[in-house]
Amino acid sequence: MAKAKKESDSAVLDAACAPEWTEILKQMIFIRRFEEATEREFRKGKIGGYLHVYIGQEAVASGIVGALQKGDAVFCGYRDHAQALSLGSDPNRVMAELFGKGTGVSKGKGGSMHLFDVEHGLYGGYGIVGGHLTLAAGAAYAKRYQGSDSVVVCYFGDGAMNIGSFHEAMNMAGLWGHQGMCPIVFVIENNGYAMGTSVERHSALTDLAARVRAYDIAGEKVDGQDIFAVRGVADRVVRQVRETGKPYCIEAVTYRFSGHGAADILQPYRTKEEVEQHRHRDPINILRKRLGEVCGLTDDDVKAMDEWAIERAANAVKFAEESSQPAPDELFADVVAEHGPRPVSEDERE
Ligand SMILES: Cc1ncc(C[n+]2csc(CCOP(=O)(O)OP(=O)(O)O)c2C)c(N)n1
Repeated sequence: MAKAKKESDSAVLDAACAPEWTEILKQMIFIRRFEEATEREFRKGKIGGYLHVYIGQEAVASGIVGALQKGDAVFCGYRDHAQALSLGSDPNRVMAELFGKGTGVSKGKGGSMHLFDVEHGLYGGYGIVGGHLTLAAGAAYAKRYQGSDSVVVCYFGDGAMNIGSFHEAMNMAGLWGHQGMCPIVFVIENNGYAMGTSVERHSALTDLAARVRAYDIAGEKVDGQDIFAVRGVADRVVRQVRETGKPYCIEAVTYRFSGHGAADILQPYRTKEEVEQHRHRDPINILRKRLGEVCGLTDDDVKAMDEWAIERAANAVKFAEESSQPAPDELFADVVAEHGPRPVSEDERE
């Protein structure tokens, strides 16, 4: 397996003491506290259906999002709370969605796996493994076709690479990329497992970025626990994809500290020691330590951030609890598009 590139682009490190990075740390701590709160609420029976948290993987979403600009679009799988929060979705409305309430970002009809917030660039939240890859590639093509310079980011897990739509999406993206018509960054969130099946057991080739190269899409690995490395790669790659309209793939090597979903308590497919080993590379501690060493961030500073995060997550739970169920007449709203296909002009017909 090719080694993850330890890329801390010097420009990123030079700017490490910019206030932006303390904000990013605060955001990552908040995502962690938010996810812990969702796990607690799930166990109390307040959140129904499925729940997949992002604990341990925070540096990936938080590192990529910093490279995006307004108008860019993000597609992801069902492990989507952090994607929404890092894009700036209102945490109260994200939590309300998990509770199935009408104030939720998908009006309570999507739940944990189907968060949508187009205003903030989130085009879903999809529960079907790999199903969103073709949608994301099509959206990237559409953006370029409409003359926009926006970029699409599509996150997916290592397990999604064994699904047919992965291959369809990569092939079309590779082909459209030849014409500079597919500005998409595919981000493999390689957390080592697809449910209880390790990458070594589910993928004949474990160098996942190399599998994407088979479709003439360039790619590279990055240490997904080091946000400076992720951001360094993301800044460069997003700029390049925006300029060229050619797809690119980033394999972020990361690890999930919680079970696959909230119901995965025993985790018989891995040992406690393995999880402990990975906890030494907690992405929040890596950033916190770096800001302490380089910029003088103190334990008190971090404590204050943590208290703020805990309170904000608790407020989100309170908001969700106090919100109403969706109104019955909402049942059929937003289910089928109201407008038909775009009429094709005479010129286009020729
Ligand atoms: C088409 C399809 N097949 C099977 C499932 C059941 N399933 C849910 S999550 C999952 C594993 C996916 O793993 P990965 O893509 O690595 O993402 P991760 O959960 O690690 O983030 C499977 C097989 C599904 N949701 N959709």
